[in-house]
Amino acid sequence: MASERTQVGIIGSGPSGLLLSQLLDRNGIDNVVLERRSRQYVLGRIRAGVLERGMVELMRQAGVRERMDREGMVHHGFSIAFNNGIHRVDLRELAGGSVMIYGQTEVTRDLMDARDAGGGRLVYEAEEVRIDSLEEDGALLRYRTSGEDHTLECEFVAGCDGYYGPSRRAIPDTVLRVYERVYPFGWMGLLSQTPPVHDEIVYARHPRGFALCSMRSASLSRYYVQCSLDDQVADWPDERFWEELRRRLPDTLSDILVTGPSIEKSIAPLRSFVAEPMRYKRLFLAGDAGHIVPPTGAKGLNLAASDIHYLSRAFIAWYHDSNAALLDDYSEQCLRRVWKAERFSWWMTNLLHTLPENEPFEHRMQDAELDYVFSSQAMMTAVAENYVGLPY
Ligand code: RFL
Ligand code: PHB
Repeated sequence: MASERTQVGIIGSGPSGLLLSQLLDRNGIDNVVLERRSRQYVLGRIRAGVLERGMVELMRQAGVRERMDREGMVHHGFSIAFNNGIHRVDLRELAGGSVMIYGQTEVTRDLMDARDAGGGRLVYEAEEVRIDSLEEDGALLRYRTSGEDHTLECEFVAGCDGYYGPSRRAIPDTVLRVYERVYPFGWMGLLSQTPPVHDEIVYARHPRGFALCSMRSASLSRYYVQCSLDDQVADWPDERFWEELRRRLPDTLSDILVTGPSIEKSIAPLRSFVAEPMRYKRLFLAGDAGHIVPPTGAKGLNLAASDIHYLSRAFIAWYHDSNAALLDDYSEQCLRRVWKAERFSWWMTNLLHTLPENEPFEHRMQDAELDYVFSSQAMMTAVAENYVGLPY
């Protein structure tokens, strides 16, 4: 049995765990990251693509600005297509902001490289990670690697292990409250080495279902179509995907859509989920471990980032100034922002998807709401302000 100690034990090396590890390290706080998967597996996951200003700022604070500032694309607007037309939300004019297009894969790679360069302790393929004892003054983590048992004694644990990880389950049922909505559809995503159909992101509402045109670079496109929850990737050969996408886009876009072989295809279910509280004793949940949003508002990764902003500040105040106030406020402060992002993501999802049981009345409500958004400066400003990200 090998035993180690650290100040902060971090479970999970997604963006939450890596960002926290890097920010703590830069502030002289010792930490160890335990990750169930291999490094290659974590790097292979294609997920988010849109970074809010707060996340961009945290990447800079974490010392990983260089490649993001060079390769990331700043977008000052995005569009919503419906009724064969395309309507732009000007983020700069309405909300004085912008978003950065930079893939989660790149964020992860940059942070992993920075942890390696800084001599970070990251354990990949850590099996059976569990929180063995959780007290008011510390915690013991247990795990196995290459057939050997390990213990990690921690002053604090950061549960950054995503929706399916063990951290949230370490909070007793008598304490934890969960709020959940599972949507009756999924997203089929496709990545292709083709020029994006539009120079900004386009969300499309169509009676056949929602579609999304996004990108990773000037030559790499990311598209999604709303699909059935029963669908498998095998049900969506490339030809079917492209044909369906084309049908859901306005003519101005479908006429110029460049198609090509897929590099990656995956199906994601859509869920809204919040766990309260986000702290129990010395365990702090961050990112998808504590909350999930449907991807329609591009908020998941960005919410993970705001949690890490609050959590890293709280650990720094504790270790540098023996001040526990921010740790004590952590859950409440995160949740205020989490619920507002949940609201926006839920609203965007309901506005743009075709519900399987949709009644004509609900259709008309969606039409009226879209018409209202694009005829009211106040509504469009509210959309823009949420899309660029509410302040921390
Ligand atoms: P992650 O990325 O899920 O990382 C959790 C890590 O914990 C590990 N883990 C364990 N490690 C040790 N022991 C265990 N027992 C463990 N169990 C799990 C996992 O292997 C993993 O490495 O959570 P994190 O770090 O909180 O980051 C959250 C984001 O990944 C997520 O919110 C976003 O990807 C959501 N999302 C989007 N967010 C945005 O802000 N903008 C977007 O444009 C956007 N698009 C998306 C998305 C998510 C999508 N999918 C597939 C759900 C598009 C899609 C399609
Ligand atoms: C993406 O590029 O993968 C993406 C963009 C916007 C979203 C969700 C995903 O709302």
